[in-house]
Amino acid sequence: MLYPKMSKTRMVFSLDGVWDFQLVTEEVKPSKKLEDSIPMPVPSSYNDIYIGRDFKNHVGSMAYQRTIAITEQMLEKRLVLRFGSATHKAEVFLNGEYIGGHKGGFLPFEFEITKFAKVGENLLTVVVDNIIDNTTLPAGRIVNQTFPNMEPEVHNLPNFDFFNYSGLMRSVHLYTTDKNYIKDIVIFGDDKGNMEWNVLVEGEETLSVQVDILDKGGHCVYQGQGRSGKARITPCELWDTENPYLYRAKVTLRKGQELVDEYTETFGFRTIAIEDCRLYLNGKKLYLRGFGKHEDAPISGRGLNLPYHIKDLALMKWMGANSFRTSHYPYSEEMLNLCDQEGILVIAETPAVGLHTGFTATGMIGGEPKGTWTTLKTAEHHKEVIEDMIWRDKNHPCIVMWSVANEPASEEEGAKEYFEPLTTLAKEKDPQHRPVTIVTYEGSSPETCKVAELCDVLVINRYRGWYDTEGNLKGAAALLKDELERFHKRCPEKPIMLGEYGADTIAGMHDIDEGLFSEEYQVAFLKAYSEVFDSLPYITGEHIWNFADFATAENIKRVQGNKKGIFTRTREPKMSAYYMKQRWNEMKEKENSYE
Ligand code: GCB
Repeated sequence: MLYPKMSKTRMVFSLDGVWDFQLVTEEVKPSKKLEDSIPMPVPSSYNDIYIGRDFKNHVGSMAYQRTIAITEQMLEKRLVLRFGSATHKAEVFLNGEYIGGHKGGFLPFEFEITKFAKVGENLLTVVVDNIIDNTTLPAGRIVNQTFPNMEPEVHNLPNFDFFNYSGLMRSVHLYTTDKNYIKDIVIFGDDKGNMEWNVLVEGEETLSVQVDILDKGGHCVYQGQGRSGKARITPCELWDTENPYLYRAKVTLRKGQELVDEYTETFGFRTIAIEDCRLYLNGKKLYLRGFGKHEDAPISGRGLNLPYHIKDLALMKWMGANSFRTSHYPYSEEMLNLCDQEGILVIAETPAVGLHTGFTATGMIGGEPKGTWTTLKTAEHHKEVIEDMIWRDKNHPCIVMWSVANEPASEEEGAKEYFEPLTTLAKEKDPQHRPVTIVTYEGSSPETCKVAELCDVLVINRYRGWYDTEGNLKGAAALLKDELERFHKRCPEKPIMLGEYGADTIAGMHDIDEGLFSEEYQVAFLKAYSEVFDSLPYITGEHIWNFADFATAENIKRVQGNKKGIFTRTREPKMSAYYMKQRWNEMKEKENSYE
C-alpha cells in the first residue's frame, strides 16, 4: 500500500490536529455532533492525555470526530481517506453514513469517499474499539469481576507486557488521485545492480507506465517502460548500514500523451543472504547489534512521535547499534522511512504477541496451559496481518527479516500446524523472499520447540540471570551457552540470535555488590551474555531488551512499567549504555577494518 505523497497529480491533506473525543458509554449517533466531547490530539494514544484510571483503562469504544472541508476540485478526483492505524478496530462514518471498517491496530487502511462526500463541510466520525481477546492480535482476555455490593466490573487483560495504548495513534490523511491511478509499486534491487519492478494500475487497459530511476542527486540513471520489468544499473551504489544509498523510482502513468498519475517510491540495492549459519548483507558477514523496542513515550503513549523516532535512531547510532526489532507490532511507516535513510536494519514483526494461554512475560496470569492452539481463534486474522504488513513494507531496504510472532506457545501440540502456513505465506508474499522467523521463549527449548525448522534464523529470547538464576550470572551464562549449543546441534545450518535478554534496572540505583535492579547488575548481566555470544561463531546478533523503559499494565512485577531499558523512558542513558556503546563501537571498527 502506498504512503500518501504529493506529486504533479496527487494532492495530500493532513487531518492531524485536535479532534473531538468521547469515551463511548452508549451508542454513538454518527450523524450528530458528539455531546460533551473533549479535545484529543491525533495522532496520539488517548490514554495518558487526561487524568484518572477509569479514563486510561477504559474497556471498549471511543469516538473521534471532526469536520472536513471539501472543495469542488477534490470531488472531481478520486478522494481517499486514509488512516495510518486505528487501534484495534475502527468503524468510519461520513455525514452519518457508514463507509467501512477495519480490524487490527497497527496497519493502515483507506476508503474511497468520493461518493459519500459533499462540497463544503462534512462530518467525519470514527468509532475505535480497544478490546483484545482470543480473536485479536495482540491477544488478551476480557474478565468480568464481581465484588460484594458492587456493580460487576469488566477488565481487559493484555496477554503481553506493554500497555494496551489505543485510539488514532498514527496520521490521518485525505488524498486525491485521478480515476486511473497507480495502486501500488513493487521495486527492489540486489547487490549486483539488478532491479525488478511491478506497477499495479487501476483503470483502463491502454494506460502506459514509465519508470525513471533517479539517483541521490535526482539524475535519471535508467528509464524503463511497462508495468513490470527488469534492468541492470551500472555503476550502482549499494545500500548498507554505513552508506544507506537510496534511489527513487518515479513512476508515471499516461493515457496517450496525458499524464494521469505520478508517484515516486524510494528503494535501495542490497542483498540479504544466509550461509554457514550467518546472515550476510551484500556478501559481507552481518552481526545484528541493537534492541527490541517499543513505540512508547510519555503522554503520547504509542502515538506517532517523530522527535522520539529520530532521537531513538540517533541514540542507536551513537551506541554503534545497526538494527532493532519492531517488537511487538508493525511500527509507523515514518519510522521505516527513517531507517531506510539512516541505514538501520529492521526485523519487522506482526502484532502476534500473547499467543499463549498459559504464559505471559510477567507470569501474572495462569490461563489454560497447553490449550493455546485449540483456544485461540487468530489464524485467519494472523494471515491478514502478515499479508498487509508485507504489502505495506515490501520495498524498504532496511527490512532484513520478518517476524511472524513473538513468544507463542511454540512448544505445544498444534504449533507447527498453526505456523507452517504462516511462514510459507510470509515467504510467498514478500517479492524479495527475505528470511522469516518466529521469536521463541524460554519454555520452548531445543528439545521441545515445534517451529525451529520453520525459521530461517532462530531468534530466541532468554532471561537467565533475571527470571531464573537471578543474581547468579555465572550459572546463567553456563545455562545460556549450553542451550545455544543444543539449538545449534538441532539446526546446525541456521544462524541464531538473541532477540531479547535484559534485566530490570532502576536508573540511579547503585549497589557495590551488583544487586538485582541496580545499574551495576545490568552492566554485569550484559557482560555475561556478551562473553557467551563472543564464544559461539554461529551467533548472528544480539538484541537487548529493551532500548528504553516503557509503560505496561500495572502489576507487582512492574515498577511504573518495564525498566529493562538501556535508556530511561525519557531517553537518559543508564550505565549500561556506555558499556554497550564501547562494545558495539569496537565491533563496528573491527568490521570496517576487514573491508
Ligand atoms: C519477554 C517479552 C517482552 C517482555 C519481556 C520482559 O519475553 O517478549 O514483551 O517485555 O519478556 O521484560 O519480561
